[in-house]
Amino acid sequence: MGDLMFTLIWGSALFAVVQKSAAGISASQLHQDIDVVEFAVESDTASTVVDFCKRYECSFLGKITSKYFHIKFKEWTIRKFGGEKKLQDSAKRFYRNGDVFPNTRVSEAWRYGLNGSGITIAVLDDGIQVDHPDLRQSIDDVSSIDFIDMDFNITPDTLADSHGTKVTGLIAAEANNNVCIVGVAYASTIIGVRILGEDASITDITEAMALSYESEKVDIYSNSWGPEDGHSYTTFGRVSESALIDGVTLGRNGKGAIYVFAAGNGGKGDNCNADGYASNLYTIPITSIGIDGKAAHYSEVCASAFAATYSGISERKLTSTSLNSTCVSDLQGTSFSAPEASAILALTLQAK
Ligand SMILES: [Ca+2]
Ligand SMILES: [Ca+2]
Ligand SMILES: [Ca+2]
Repeated sequence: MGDLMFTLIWGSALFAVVQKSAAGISASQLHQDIDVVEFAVESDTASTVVDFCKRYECSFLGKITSKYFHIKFKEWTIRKFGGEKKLQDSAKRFYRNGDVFPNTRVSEAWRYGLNGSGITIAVLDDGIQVDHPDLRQSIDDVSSIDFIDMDFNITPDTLADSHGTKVTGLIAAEANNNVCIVGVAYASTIIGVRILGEDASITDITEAMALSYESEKVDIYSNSWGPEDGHSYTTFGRVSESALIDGVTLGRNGKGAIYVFAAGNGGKGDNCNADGYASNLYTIPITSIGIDGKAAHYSEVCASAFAATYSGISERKLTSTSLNSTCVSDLQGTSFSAPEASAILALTLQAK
């Protein structure tokens, strides 16, 4: 029999409590609402967690990963048991910046008939304009989800959240339609997963759900977000790392889903070795070069950077789709290198 330690922070107040609990439940993280507290608890089996909830009046919400389960408590229950509530504030500022295409030999791949057809890419970002005239063909809006609003409409309602729409165009903008650009994997299917938004913050549990979302369908998870540049070492929480490991071991029917991450825009003032998302063994971090073929001024140099693709620099920036059905040409940053790499990997999966 193990004790269950809840670690929670409610706002700035901290109350500590140890909860006697069911065997096997050993860890927790959290998510908070107004009157309820959600946790991920680690356990070998769902039935252990269900039994625990019967005893302690929590609700069993479901499985998050192969070893974490989602439960919900009334706040007063937590207080009664004593407990400490920790809201992981991981407002991930991503990279709002870039386009240009010298030669990644993509057009050669197109001539071989490779266009991403049959490959599904999840774009984890701040939403996508699903009826954009250059994107609507590619987006599976029935499968898409908004973890910020907790609904299924991923079209952002503020112009500040245009990042995901730009990222998506580089992957899957339609070919030969005289609108904006053509994406590298223009026939791929996009599932939008909205986890970022103006002033929204996400938790370890939300990241876990996003990184394992529609894992039966998704081949590649494209991530143009990560820790804030410059200061500190930040990495996956326990639950999101568990989701990542599930993805690379169980995804794509056991062949492993592919996780592409932007390497970050901290330039010489940062180092992506200290970005736990980019430096994780199971992710493919992508950095940027400019049209001059050199590392972009914002690119971070680190041992884990897997590859570089083109992004914008002052001499030439990237063009892609944006909100309000527009097309913009001011993009730069590793945010726009990552989706190019995701799309090139889609062509590769289609070939093999
Ligand atoms: Ca929404
Ligand atoms: Ca187009
Ligand atoms: Ca960084």
